[in-house]
Amino acid sequence: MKTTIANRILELIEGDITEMDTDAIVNAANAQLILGGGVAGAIRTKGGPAIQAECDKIGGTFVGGAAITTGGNLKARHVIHAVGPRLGEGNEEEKLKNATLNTLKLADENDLKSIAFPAISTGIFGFPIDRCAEIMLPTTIAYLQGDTGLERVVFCLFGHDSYDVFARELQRETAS
Ligand code: AR6
Repeated sequence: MKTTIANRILELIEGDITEMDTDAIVNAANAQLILGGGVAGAIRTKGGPAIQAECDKIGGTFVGGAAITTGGNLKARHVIHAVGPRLGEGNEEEKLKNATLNTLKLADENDLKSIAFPAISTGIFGFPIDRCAEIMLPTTIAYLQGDTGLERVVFCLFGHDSYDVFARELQRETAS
């Protein structure tokens, strides 16, 4: 599913984010920037050890923050490590919104034209996917309506169910 927001493309794709050839892919990271399972594990496996080595140098960031490294052996030249909240830690909505916004800003600061997000926090961190879509999509739409050099933002969803939740929410957001 593809839509246009102020001449910029917002797209939903079902698949494996490590196969995306956008300028950056977004890692669903933790505050320590230690690549664990899920998206991070796939990035570590396909991207090689350079990404974790760069994360170690950065040392970590806050929940809601984002940090950038190269993409190692991935098709994407960069990885933006976005730290989403764990379900139950409190203030999850605001933290997930901040993680999304800080990622988009970091992409602009690095003159990136295209990025691909996963559904941050909805795997190991346990946050419900419908609430994730309700936060990440409007935050991205508002950002694309503003002053940005980004030309294409993709949400790369793992499996039919996740894709359908995001597709329904995007339809709702763009219906009016
Ligand atoms: N491509 C796209 N989406 C994926 C992929 C993939 N290859 N693999 C999983 N997903 P998660 P979190 C989906 O667990 O909840 C790690 O240990 C998955 O189905 O990757 O933010 C980190 O190091 C889910 O919908 O991230 C952190 O410690 C979504 O991506 C912690 O997990 C996010 O799942 C972060 O947990």
